[in-house]
Amino acid sequence: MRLFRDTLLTIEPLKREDFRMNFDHSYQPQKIEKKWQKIWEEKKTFKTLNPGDPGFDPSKKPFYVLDMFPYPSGSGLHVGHALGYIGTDIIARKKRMEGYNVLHPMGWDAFGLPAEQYAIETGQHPRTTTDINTKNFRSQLKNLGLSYDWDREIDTSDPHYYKWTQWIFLQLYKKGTVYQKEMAVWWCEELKTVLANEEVINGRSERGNHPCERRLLKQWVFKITAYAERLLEDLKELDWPASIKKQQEDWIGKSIGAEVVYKIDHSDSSLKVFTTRPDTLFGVVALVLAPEHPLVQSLTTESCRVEVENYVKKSAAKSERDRKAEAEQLTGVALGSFGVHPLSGKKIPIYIADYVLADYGTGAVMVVPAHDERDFKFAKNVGLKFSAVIQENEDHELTEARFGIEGRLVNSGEFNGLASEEARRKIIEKLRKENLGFEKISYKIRDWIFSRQRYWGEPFPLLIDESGGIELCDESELPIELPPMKDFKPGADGSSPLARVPEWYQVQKSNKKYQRVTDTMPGWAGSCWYYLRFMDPLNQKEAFSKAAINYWKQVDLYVGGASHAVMHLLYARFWHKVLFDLGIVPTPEPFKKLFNQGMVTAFGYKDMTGRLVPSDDVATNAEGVPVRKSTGEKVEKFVTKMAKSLKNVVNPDDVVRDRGCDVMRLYEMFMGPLADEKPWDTDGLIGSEKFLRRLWNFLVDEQSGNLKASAEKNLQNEKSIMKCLKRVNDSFEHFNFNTSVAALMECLNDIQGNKTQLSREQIQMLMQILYPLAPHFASEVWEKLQIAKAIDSFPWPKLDESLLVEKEFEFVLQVNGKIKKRISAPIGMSEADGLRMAEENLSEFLSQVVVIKKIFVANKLANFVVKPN
Ligand code: ANZ
Repeated sequence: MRLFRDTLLTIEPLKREDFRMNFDHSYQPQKIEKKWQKIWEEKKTFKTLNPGDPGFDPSKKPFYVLDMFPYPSGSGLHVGHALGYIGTDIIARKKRMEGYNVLHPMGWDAFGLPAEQYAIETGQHPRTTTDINTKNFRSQLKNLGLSYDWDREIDTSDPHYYKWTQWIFLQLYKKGTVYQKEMAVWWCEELKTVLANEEVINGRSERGNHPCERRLLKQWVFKITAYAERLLEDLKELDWPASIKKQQEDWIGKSIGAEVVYKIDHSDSSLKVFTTRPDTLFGVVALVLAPEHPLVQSLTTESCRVEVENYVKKSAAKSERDRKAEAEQLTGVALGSFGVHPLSGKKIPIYIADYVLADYGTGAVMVVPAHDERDFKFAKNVGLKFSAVIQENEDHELTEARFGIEGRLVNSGEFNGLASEEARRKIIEKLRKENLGFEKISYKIRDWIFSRQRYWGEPFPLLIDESGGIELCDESELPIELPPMKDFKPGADGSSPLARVPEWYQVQKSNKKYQRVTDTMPGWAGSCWYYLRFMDPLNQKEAFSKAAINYWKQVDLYVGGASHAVMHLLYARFWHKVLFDLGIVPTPEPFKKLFNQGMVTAFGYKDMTGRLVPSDDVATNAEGVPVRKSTGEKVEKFVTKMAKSLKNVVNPDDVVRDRGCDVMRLYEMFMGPLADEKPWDTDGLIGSEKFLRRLWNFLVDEQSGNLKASAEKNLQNEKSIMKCLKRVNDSFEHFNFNTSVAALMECLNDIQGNKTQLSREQIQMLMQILYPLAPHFASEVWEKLQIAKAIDSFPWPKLDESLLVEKEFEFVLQVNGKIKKRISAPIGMSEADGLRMAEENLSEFLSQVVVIKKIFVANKLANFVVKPN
């Protein structure tokens, strides 16, 4: 009895939720999505196998689709970041169904300045903040139902990873691409570090927008200039956006021209200038040196010395920004000495001026005011006379300056009358014969400064002996780990934090004393090769195995923001080329196809005083006007980028929680082509939500949860699905998945219009098409179909083109040119059949009139010319 009572007590009454769970089969995205994400995780559905792994299928072709891995910031991801990740996920999922072995990994770009600055700002160690941030990022990405192989996750700040960054550095060092140099570098006082040229924009740091100045410091430098020509040439073969290629071309900045030698009057020395226009040689009125040019001292005469020294001092003290701004005024001072024109023998005065850059060409120019705008302004400022040497056409008055023109040479001695191009060749030929010049190619790209006086980066695997000699660390010593440091801020004088840890940097080896390099590598190091590590991330013995790299070879599709046009994409290409030369990788380029996803903008709101109003405090009132929720006051809406500072960031976690992940995925794609910039509008989610709900209700019986399938395969439905499949297939060409979503929506409309349920086979095909976009929904319906093979690797449906061919046409029936009816008729119908059909259908109009003429246009119309009876 007792027992019975106890048993009774343990049976809890059914709660309302239980009832819902068991008997409510309406569309419940969150429930479905959690379920499938758990299944994918537990079954390791998206685990990618390498050659040699048990179960590896050699018949499958490899496809490597990669997202630019994120720096795990403290703010987490917003819906704009999600766009590219959803796009690549759609591609990865379809590629798997197409039978490819898909590599689709994710990891963290965790070393570098942003991570370190964030740690300093929040008063925590970067290891701690990085771990917290990556955890949040991982969870946000998992919420989006992305099909990454999480077993391949990497973190560039993990010693297991950076051991191999250091190893690659050693290989690059041995190849002779690394050197140390005392050089004028960008110093950022606020960040207390040297920055690469690419990291400084208009004299301010790219990160944080802090002022920078030039300083002479000893740095580790990569000889990227040695690869300039190949970096430029190989761009041609890449399937990359034209705008990115152009930015790389401009950054490399190849100029074909000549170096011209000017002997110094009354001296044995000479001065070289770089010009792209040797055809303008007879128009030279001055030579100008950059203030830092090494010959400035020796070319300055006593009478000019004070003025020159003042000018040099002033320009050295200026920040690059001021210098650039002031350079527009094109001031300069004469040095007092003269060069001898190599062909005319005329004496040419020598100046220094700010507008000439020390580190481009030879750091000196020849001034041709008639044809170069900066030279023109400079000549005006210092009072130099000039005349034209190129005549563009007959009406070009020779007293008039025209910049950058091509034409025929005038005022140029024996070269008069020659066209610019021929003149360039002939003048260079003559200069070469006289040993006064030669053809020269200049590149704007500078060697890559690779040291940072910061803590949060890879230590260099180098040792400095007591006489200053450099030795490489033994590969067996790797990784050279960062020492734990409580106070990791840069020194007040800009010295490296690691220089405060003697127990770390002092090394004793085979009875010799060494010091470690106390600078660290820049944040770019880890991202220069992470795509290679993803191919074989758990390898303890090598950076990646030969088998893995020979199988995956390179990234087939790389998707990320256009902001990485030069730095990351140029550095990674450079490292890859060196590794290619070393025989470590089999391809000369890392990223075969590059695609830039567009930016997601958002509405921002301002109140009447112009102050920003957080977007979650804004609602639309009955008249459709945006108002502040808390006060009801009207606010002004504007489109801007999504940013924490603009208070308009939308967290994907919130959207997934409120609407579901598949709704979010569909909406993000529906916003527009993946490459376009487009505004986020939370209200827009309703369209996708309604569609999925409507589709669910059409397919699933709400009472039983069973599929509502028809036993017969309706032809119209089949045609609607094929039409949809064709559009979805086409959308993969330019990644305009908005048309995929539209096609699916139209397909459902068509099918509902056909008024017949789909057969099981048709449901299956529709789910296959839907799966890349809304994988949870499709997986759930797939389960109801009870197909043994999972949808994730089920073959992509074949398109039956024959069903798309229109077999009927719209036959227009006219009387005296006026349309009376439109009917459908078989394509290719004969004239006799057509007219008969037309007469039958128009009998009510033709019975009381006399037909005088019958006109038939094949596959279009029939017209009867009539008169009253
Ligand atoms: C004479 C001349 C005449 C020039 C003319 C141009 C037009 P890109 O195309 O960018 O390579 N130049 C050379 N070295 C320079 C330096 N260190 N700082 C500033 N300017 C420099 O430009 C090459 C041209 O820029 C060169 O050709 C030189 O001016 C100038 F009608 O020489 B030219």
